[in-house]
Amino acid sequence: MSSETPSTSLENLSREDRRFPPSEEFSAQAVATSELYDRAAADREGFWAEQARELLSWSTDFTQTLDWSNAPFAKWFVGGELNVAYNCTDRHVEAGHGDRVALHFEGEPGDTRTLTYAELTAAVKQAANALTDLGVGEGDRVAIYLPMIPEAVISMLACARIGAPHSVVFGGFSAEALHSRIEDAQAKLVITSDGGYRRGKPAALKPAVDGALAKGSESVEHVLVVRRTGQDVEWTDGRDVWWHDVVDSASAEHEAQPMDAEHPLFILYTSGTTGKPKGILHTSGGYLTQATYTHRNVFDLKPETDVYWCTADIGWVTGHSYIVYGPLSNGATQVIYEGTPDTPHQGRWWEIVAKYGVSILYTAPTAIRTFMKWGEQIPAEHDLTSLRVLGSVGEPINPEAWVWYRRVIGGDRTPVVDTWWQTETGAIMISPLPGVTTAKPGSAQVPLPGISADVLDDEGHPVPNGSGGYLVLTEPWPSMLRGIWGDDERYKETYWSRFEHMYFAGDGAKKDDDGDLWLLGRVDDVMNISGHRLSTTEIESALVSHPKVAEAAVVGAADDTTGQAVCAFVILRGNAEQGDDIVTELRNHVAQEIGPIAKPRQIMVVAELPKTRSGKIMRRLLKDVAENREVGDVTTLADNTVMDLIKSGMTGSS
Ligand code: 6R9
Repeated sequence: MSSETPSTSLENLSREDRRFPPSEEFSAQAVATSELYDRAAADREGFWAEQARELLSWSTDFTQTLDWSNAPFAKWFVGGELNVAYNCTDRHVEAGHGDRVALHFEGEPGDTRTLTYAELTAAVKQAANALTDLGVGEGDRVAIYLPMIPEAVISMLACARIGAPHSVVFGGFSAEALHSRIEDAQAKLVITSDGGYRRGKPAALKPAVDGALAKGSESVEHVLVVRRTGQDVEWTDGRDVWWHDVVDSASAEHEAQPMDAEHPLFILYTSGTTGKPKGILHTSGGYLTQATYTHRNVFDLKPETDVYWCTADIGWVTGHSYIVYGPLSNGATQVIYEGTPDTPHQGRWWEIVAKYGVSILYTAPTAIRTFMKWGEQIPAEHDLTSLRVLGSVGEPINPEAWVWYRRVIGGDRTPVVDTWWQTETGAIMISPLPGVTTAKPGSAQVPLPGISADVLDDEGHPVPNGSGGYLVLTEPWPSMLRGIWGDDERYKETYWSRFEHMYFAGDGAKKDDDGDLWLLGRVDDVMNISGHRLSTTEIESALVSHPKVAEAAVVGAADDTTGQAVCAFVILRGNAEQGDDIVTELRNHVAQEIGPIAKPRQIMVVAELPKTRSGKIMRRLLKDVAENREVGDVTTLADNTVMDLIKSGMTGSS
């Protein structure tokens, strides 16, 4: 094996020639075999119909697999009815698995809770009754702003049970960001907690909800508050209710009503290329089919024996599909952890793996690179022999991180699956199958059985092997987004207008000589910071909303740990002072407007920004500066002395 030095460039990727075939022992016991590819290739729609019927319990069978007559608006499993929460809870109890652990919860301070499927089912029924009593009915939207505690999972399932689409907002988002999401979805109820534990301390959440609602939200009738940390909270009588007052006393009897296969299940906001986040809409039958199918086959899940842990937060799509819906629909036993990886020490994750005997671990490259930095002696202090499958998601994983992950965490034994997908795709689309595919470090490799993808050039022609271009999905898939909440035009424009009849993912990709896919990052103005999507425009708008800022340009610059980091260039208003204070002030301002994850790593105060004659900011040149590179071609600049000015006059990097 070659030495482990960082290598992320395209040339380095093409030279990556390490191969990891599955062991015979693994293949022999694997859930997914190569037959899946053959079955899907022979009859794609028939294959999905089979998956839907085999993996889920339907109250009414569907009559048509796919209705694509109103493309790009899809309907899957037409005429079918099911209840998503029933599929994730009751049916496992009815099948005799009520005593199986559904959730091992590990709080950051070390407190724990275990919920069996019987207990989880009862808790979801109680919460469903409480939500109904609070006036939430089928079709009403519920915003969820919670830490990683069991009530987060229970709340999502309770919403699904009564057909009220949830909109989970990541706890790291600010009051301002929460407000715009509540408003856009016109939520009737907000579920939150007093706070959660983060880095050894209680971190408040309720004040952000109070702040969001103080900005005016006519639709919200109640705020349901879980007591987690016991910290003091402001209380609005008549509006605010404690979870323990209304859920704990609610009846544990609740019959799940069947919903149409296309009933909206959730809205999840994600950054696009403009300032306004998009509410990605997912529905019931197709979404649950693909979440269940992928979780089972990609992770080789054996629900009776595996202990699965996905380290995402429920505020992101990975938490939706691979903590809540996929694993619970499959009847898996899983770990959920509230806190940060280094609290109280840098071995916390490995301690958790050993404690619960975690066998499948699903995490992000940014976490892996952080562990590489902390050193392999830390995981080495813990017994990780229970692990048998490792997964990666959220951003391209560089080959060195992939190999480190397999060697240090997986004991040079476990398959590693690099899974490509998006909030919009709802579930995994491109990934090796652990018992079938010979893995190539750094490549997501092949579309899953039932999925069709390609790489196109600027003119929309498929590129030959060995070349790069734009990733597209060439056929509709069950868990595809059904639209952008309240904005059909934007849905068509964003995803279906770049290439005819194909879904444009916004990612660059390359086909290698074998035709395997290598994902190369975003091709639009979306940045990927630690696997989280942020738009350059959104942060620029936040900066410009500060009274001292005249103009701002934001770029994502390569960063060894977080993949990309936010770098901002700002022009101050004439009378504003420069210096370090302004940088701190602006960083905090962005945190307040969007959330701490959006805080620029660097803010550079400049006198000018590079612009084309038509006034477009040339972010490419700013990226060169942010990444300490020789500045590229400046011939299209309106004023080509600007770059010299920027480089000589930069102040205030942090
Ligand atoms: C699931 C999730 C989606 C964007 C996507 C791409 C990047 C995700 C990846 C990956 C390379 C992988 N991405 N997985 N890039 N390899 N295995 O992360 O959803 O937050 O919507 O982000 O993340 O750029 O377009 P989301």
